[in-house]
Amino acid sequence: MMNAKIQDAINAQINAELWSAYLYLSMSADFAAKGYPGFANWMMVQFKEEQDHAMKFLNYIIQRNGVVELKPIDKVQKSWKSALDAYKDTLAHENVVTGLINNLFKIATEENDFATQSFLKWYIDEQVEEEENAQNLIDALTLIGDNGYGLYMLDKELAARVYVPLATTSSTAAV
Ligand code: OFO
Repeated sequence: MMNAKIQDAINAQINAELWSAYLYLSMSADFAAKGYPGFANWMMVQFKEEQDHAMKFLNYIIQRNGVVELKPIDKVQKSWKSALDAYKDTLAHENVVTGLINNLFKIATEENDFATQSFLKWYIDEQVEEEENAQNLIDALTLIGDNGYGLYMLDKELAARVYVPLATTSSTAAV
């Protein structure tokens, strides 16, 4: 049986990951509507990765014989003033998610739940990457400023990002 505090915190995190997916899907749609297929693709990959993050948590609860509780997903913003604004919001959001993951780790430590501490390590590393990716794009967009050609070239580069599905179940859970 899963520790109730950990179970509640992970269920809340599933909701946060799905909200992240919603946020990036909305950004993708906004970029697509404004004629930036590359930025839209980058955000679409992000959308799929966030769903994987949620599924990894969900499968962990199942693996530990816990109870999954799916809560309503809040509404998200539908339009951004510029690509730079969207990526600033992305970084701000990822900073919040890093705080949530750190807090989860803290709870797992207080509850002496060593398996969950070990499981959360993947997310701790992932957040370093998430923040770095957003920061790199903020830097590039700041450098480009209002140079249309620069924006066009960056959009082309981001069109190449490919979604790589994450293995979200353990080998034992799949048996
Ligand atoms: Fe799930 O990493 Fe972004 O939010």
